[in-house]
Amino acid sequence: MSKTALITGVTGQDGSYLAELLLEKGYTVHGLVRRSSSFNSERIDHIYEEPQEPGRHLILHHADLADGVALVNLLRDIQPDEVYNLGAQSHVRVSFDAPLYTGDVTGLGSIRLLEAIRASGVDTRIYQASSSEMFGAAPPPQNEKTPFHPRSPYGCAKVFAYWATVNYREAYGLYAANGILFNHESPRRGETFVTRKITRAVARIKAGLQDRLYLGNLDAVRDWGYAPEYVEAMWRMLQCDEPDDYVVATGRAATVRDFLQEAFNHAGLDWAEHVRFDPKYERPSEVDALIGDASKAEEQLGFKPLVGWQELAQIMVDADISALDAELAGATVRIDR
Ligand code: NDP
Ligand code: GDR
Repeated sequence: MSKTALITGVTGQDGSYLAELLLEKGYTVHGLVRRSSSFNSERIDHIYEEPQEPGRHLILHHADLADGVALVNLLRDIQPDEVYNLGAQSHVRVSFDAPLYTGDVTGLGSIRLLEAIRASGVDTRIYQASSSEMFGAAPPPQNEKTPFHPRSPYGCAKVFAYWATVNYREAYGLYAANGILFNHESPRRGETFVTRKITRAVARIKAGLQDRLYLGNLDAVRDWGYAPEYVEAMWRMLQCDEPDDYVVATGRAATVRDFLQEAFNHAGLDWAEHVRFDPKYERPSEVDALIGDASKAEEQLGFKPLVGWQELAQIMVDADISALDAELAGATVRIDR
């Protein structure tokens, strides 16, 4: 019998890659989509199946992590074998502007989902998308034993969700696992996260459509990995005998400036000629350095990412240049390059 999974956040970067992976593995995938006044399904359009198609394997449902009753009803209807909670207000800078909303969706949303599993009585396993942002000010390298010190409303909300997941495991024996993922990027990365903001700008500057790129803190250190690889680790965390929590990271570090330089160089451009500082992009409290120690995931899940930040920058620049070329040529641009 093929397995059934529910993904919250299926329209996001990770949700789209995870849906592809699970479909390849023969799953029937249910995706939770929140209602929007415009289409928000661009990342999954290429795997979308019309509701009228018989025997379809990707089924989308309107619901919201703010609506606990809808979650109970959804779980009762679908009876998934696995639940992946990827839905979130995931932008750290925005979480300072919308702290209560972020706490509600990113923090309380997780316990609504956990409680919905209990209330519906569904026998399932759950993955919680935890984040290296939970480590915040704790010095690197960070691993599963590093104490949390979040530096944003987003980080605080993710710490709540992390502990709620551990608590439901301990209190109710639920198979619940936290993946503590360090930054991971791709051509499908949201346009306002720093890597994609840079690679889109590189393409536009090269094409003569833009001259300046405004950024905030260039000194922040991140451990950037490649999103299509990381979704495999999520799946592996739900295939073990016992649930546990795992850091997923490359172990390699670079500053925003390093990434900037790599991306501009790859397109034959000099970043210093184009990049200017705007304090608007700084955060009230910054996370200075995140570098993961993922040895537990390597030993216990057999997972080791291959793509490092330099190759990642090149992949993203090439993808944004191709997409812009296609757009300028009048072709339909698809985001799943
Ligand atoms: P994205 O921002 O690309 O996707 C977030 C998803 O959550 C989107 O599908 C979004 O829907 C959905 N969403 C937002 N609000 C709600 C809501 N109220 N109810 C239901 N769904 C909602 O994030 P990523 O794919 O990059 O990340 C996936 C998860 O992993 C997130 O929880 C993120 O916090 C976490 N994470 C990400 C890391 C990274 O580097 N990418 C690292 C560590 C953790 P819509 O498309 O309509 O906006
Ligand atoms: P982050 O990613 O906050 O690490 O959260 P982001 O790309 O937003 O910032 C990374 C670093 O770049 C600095 N920066 C800028 N950031 C943005 N967005 N825009 C700018 O113009 C800019 N200039 C400099 C930031 O200050 C920061 O230090 C991501 C999200 O995906 C979270 O959901 C996830 O949990 C963490 O990664 C791990």
